[in-house]
Amino acid sequence: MNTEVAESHRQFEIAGVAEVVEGNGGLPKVQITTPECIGEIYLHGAHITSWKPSGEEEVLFLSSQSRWDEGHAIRGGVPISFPWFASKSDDPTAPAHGFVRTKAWQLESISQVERAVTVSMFTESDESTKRWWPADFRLVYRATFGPELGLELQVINTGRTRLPFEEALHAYHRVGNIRDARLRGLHGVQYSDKTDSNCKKMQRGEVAIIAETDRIYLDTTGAVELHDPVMHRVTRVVKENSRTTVVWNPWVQKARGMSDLGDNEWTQMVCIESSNVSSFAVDLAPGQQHTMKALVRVSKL
Ligand code: TA6
Repeated sequence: MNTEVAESHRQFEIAGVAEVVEGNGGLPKVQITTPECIGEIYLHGAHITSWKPSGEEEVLFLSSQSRWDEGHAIRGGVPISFPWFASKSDDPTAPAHGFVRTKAWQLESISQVERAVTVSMFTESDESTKRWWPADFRLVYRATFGPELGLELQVINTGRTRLPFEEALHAYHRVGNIRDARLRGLHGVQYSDKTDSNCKKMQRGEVAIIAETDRIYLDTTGAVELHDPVMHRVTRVVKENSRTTVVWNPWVQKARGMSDLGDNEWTQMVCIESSNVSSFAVDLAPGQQHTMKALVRVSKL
């Protein structure tokens, strides 16, 4: 992190609470330390890599083999998918999950209200984004670190034409052992199964992960609970303005092919992604905005 960048960030810092420091790969990050929690968010991709409420173990999974450079997404934490999810339907050469997870975002503000610290970052359309996508947009991301983790992704159509897009808060949740974890809150919800040619299926009961799992749960606005008997905790994700939830674990075979995931680390993670993807993509008129929110809370099991 060069001194100029460091200087430009000083104005936002709250001494002893939220400081901009050099993170992995020399990438700048905001380090949050309060009596309620510790947390980290990188400017690279506005990527949260840690949230640990006091008295709790780390809630987010971060790969020991993650890449830390401008050209790659960080493996773990909460990457942001935008303006498309997974591969771009009309261009297989385009970066998976869009381009904002590998973009350097700008700090907008850091504020402390009672027990929580909110870090606000933004990014906008520019030459690099127009290489892949012609639209004009502004994204604002507010991450609130406290006894709960609050995430808000605001999308503003700053152009003169409609702005159709997909979005996901692609959160990697840390678990003791994926085989013992269970997801509740998706019973009776239809999903498309990416491991089975996107066949439509119906969820019955809890979700147990017993093989590669890659599902888009459709038309669901409900909360999801991750029950982890090994870490003796329940992680509850409540969301707003989100009509799909993606659940993903690569399992053994796929994980073997991922150079940025450590051996056997697939057993310690599950992605629960508050999102608007597939047939629930958002479409904004010029000047309009849309804000998707997620709130993560941990309690004892
Ligand atoms: O969210 C699930 C998914 O779309 C999977 O299909 C898998 O590819 C995963 O995202 C990770 O994608 P990435 O581009 O980060 O390797």
